[in-house]
Amino acid sequence: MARKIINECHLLPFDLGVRMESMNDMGASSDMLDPGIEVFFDSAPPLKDDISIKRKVKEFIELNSSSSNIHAGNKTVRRIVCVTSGGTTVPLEQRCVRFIDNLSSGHRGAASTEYFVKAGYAVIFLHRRGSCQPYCSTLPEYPFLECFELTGESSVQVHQSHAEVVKRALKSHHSAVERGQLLKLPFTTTFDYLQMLQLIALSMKSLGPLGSFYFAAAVSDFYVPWESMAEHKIQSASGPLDLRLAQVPKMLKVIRDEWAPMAFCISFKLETDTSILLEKANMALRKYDMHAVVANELLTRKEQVTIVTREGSTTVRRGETESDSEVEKPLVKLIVDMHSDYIEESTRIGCEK
Ligand code: 9Z3
Repeated sequence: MARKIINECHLLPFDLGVRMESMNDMGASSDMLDPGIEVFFDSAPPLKDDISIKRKVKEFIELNSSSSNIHAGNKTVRRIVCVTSGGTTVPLEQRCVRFIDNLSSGHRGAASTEYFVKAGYAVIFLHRRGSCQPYCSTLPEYPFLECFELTGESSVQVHQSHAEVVKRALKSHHSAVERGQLLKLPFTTTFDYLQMLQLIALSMKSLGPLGSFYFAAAVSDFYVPWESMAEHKIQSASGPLDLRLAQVPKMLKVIRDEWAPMAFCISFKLETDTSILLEKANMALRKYDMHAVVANELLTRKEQVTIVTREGSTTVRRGETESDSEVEKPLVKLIVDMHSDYIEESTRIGCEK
């Protein structure tokens, strides 16, 4: 099948360690024709561990949607949300030394996961390997080195000054996993991410409106197709580098149309220019048939976000008290309420049919 190369980047000054941030808008219009989902998947290097990932997702969904959920001691069927988190990489070499990255610490996804779990959801946390993890935001940056101390030749203990936060993090994480409410699946590249997303979405189809997607990951809009990628490390002695990037097909619409059409879908729109943010969020809402789009601006993303729906928009801000200090708290509450309305409406329509 013919591949459509839509963008040419000239003489990018790539070198080891150079991270290109926020590649979503490299100058090409996101309205360009979709180069083809089939082409993307055909050219992608096959997902490693796909059998084990499929099994984990299947078991997790069964555990949380079975009315004999004995392990959790819970006979109610849980809603399941797939929270995507962190940036996807775009390798420049098959034996990858250099890659393009998307800006995302993973804080939004990790914090939101905690609030979804608190609200009773089971969460598939599809995250960039090494990005922020649920229940870890209160730990120091290098928890292993800073929280623990050697007390003898072979014994380790938590340093008194960090005992409380470590205990809280361990307890919350342990109970989420123990109750079967948290499945963590890591990705690195855009290839991995989209293949895993397809696998998860197809598995969640059976959940109907109880399934949900919360697309907080920053996914690259451009990639180097596998077969046109250099196999070995690109040599700087060959002179400046010309890169041709193909457009990553938009999967959001396929999820809505085919993979999990009844799932409740929330995507995010990130801009640096506030004057176009709401317009772009509204466009995404309609183009990808999302139930809501969360609009955020790079520098203020931790302070406030605007939830854009067909009925209008609502801005939520983080509070000033400690228990209110994350914008994800009111954000997830609003999304959970919207999801409840959606389930009720879908059930009512289903009953009328
Ligand atoms: C977001 O907009 C997220 O809120 C952030 C969170 C990545 C800004 P952090 O991880 O930041 O807490 O550091 N995610 C979606 C970004 C994105 O790539 N959206 C696409 C777009 O804007 C649509 S899928 O075009």
